[in-house]
Amino acid sequence: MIINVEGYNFMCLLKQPVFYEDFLMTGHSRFFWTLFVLLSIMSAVPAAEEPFPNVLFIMVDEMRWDALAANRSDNVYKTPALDRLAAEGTRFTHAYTVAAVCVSSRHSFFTSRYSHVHGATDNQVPIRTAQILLPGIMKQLGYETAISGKLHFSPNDKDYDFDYFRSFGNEGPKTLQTWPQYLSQKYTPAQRQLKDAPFRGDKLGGDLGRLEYPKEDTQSFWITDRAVEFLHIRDKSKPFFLFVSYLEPHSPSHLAEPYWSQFLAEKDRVKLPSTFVPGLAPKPEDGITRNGRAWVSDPEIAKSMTAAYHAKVKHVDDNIERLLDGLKKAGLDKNTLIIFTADHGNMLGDHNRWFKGVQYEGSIRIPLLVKAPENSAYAETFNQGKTVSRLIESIDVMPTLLDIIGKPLPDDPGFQGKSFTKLVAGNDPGWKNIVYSERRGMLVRDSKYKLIKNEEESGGGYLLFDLENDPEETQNLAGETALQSVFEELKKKLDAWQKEEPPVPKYPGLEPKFPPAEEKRNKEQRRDRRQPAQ
Ligand SMILES: [Ca+2]
Repeated sequence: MIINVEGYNFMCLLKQPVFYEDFLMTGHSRFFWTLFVLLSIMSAVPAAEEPFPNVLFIMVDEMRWDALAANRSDNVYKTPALDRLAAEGTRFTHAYTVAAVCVSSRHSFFTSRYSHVHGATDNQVPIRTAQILLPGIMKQLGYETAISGKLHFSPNDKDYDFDYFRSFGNEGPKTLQTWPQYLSQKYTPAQRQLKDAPFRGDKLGGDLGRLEYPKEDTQSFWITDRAVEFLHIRDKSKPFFLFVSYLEPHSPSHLAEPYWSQFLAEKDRVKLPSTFVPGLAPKPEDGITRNGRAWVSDPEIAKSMTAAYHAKVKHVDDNIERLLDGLKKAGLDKNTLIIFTADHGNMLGDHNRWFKGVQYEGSIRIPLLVKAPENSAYAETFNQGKTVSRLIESIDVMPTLLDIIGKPLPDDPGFQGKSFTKLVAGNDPGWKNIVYSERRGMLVRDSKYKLIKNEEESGGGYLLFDLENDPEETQNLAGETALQSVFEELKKKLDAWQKEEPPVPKYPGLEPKFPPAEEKRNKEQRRDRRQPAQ
């Protein structure tokens, strides 16, 4: 008979199993010897529990949903690593960022709150007050927290509860080498200069060109190497939460080989969107001010920038392959939840626009892939290559992540997202049929219609699109009498949503952290907010 006491399995700890008979059938000395051994083991070895899953959260910057090959109807641009992840996990075809600009979106991912609620409503606007942030929760749960890449929180010198902070630029405590430091140690300024730039001096295309140094020294490669390095040097007594966050495919459009050659091969074959009008100038209500980088009307530049964008997507896809290989080689692939998404999209010439910050699909619709830990109960539902087309908001990612690791968020209206684990299991008939997003203007979208309220500074007004029959958003139906009730109903929802501002939620044992400096917030809110998002 094998002795088991409160989950301590002595079979795996002793060369010889300890039998119950030992206690009864032998003399006192043997009894006390056995007791001594058992007590020593009990004090030194923790109870055998279900393994606590690790979390690998991969974010890219400015990747629209259909830049992921699995989400495209044609076969022009390839993303094999991400497609494989989609085949091994679950792919969400209608995921939306609740705010199509970096700072706002990232705070929403990490607070599960809309941007008018956490307060960082634009890139230049810090959060309104201290918040409960995902890395803080993970730390509270006993995780070692790590970032390699881009965070883009403000102020940018805090660690935001990341134990290990590898910055792609100038963020965090900078106690570890950053990518710019690495690069400047290795190359002279002349070696780092852009070569073969075809549109030098152009507002949008000016940053496109070839990198002289090899792909092994690019930012995405470095971010991947530092993330994989962390997997080996981490505190192995804890599970990890690793946020790997790439700047690509965001500009600058600097391409190392072989991606520069991919760009050269593709640029003249690019098919521009049907809503792109060559030579079209922006109207005042388009809200394009200042340097106008968010507008493109030269077909040659639009084609080249699109080809460069997809070459950058391929570069980041290749690095995600290296990252997932690294996870596997470290023996961590079975017990790790993997999430892949983007903070927002890029218009890529739709309606003559570039970058994001507007309410069209190219700007707000994002790729989203989730693969549950293979050894978890969720593997059965999440890891079957399923496609989910129901509407998802970026604020739903955090509750889902915590649900999958077995630590669901407290039921508090301050956490505005909802876990989609039951939806994926086909067991959530009440799942939302609506998404919201905002950045100056705002929108509400249901399964068929989208209502956009333009920002007041660009003339205000509404746009109503029938996405089922007009996916390219070309016919504004806001004045149509036949759709008056649809318009009114969506407008009512939009108004009510804007009024909803639940206080910072409570989380056991955790205080809201990282309040903005009041002086900074006041100063930054006074800035001209009409500058396009770039
Ligand atoms: Ca961004």
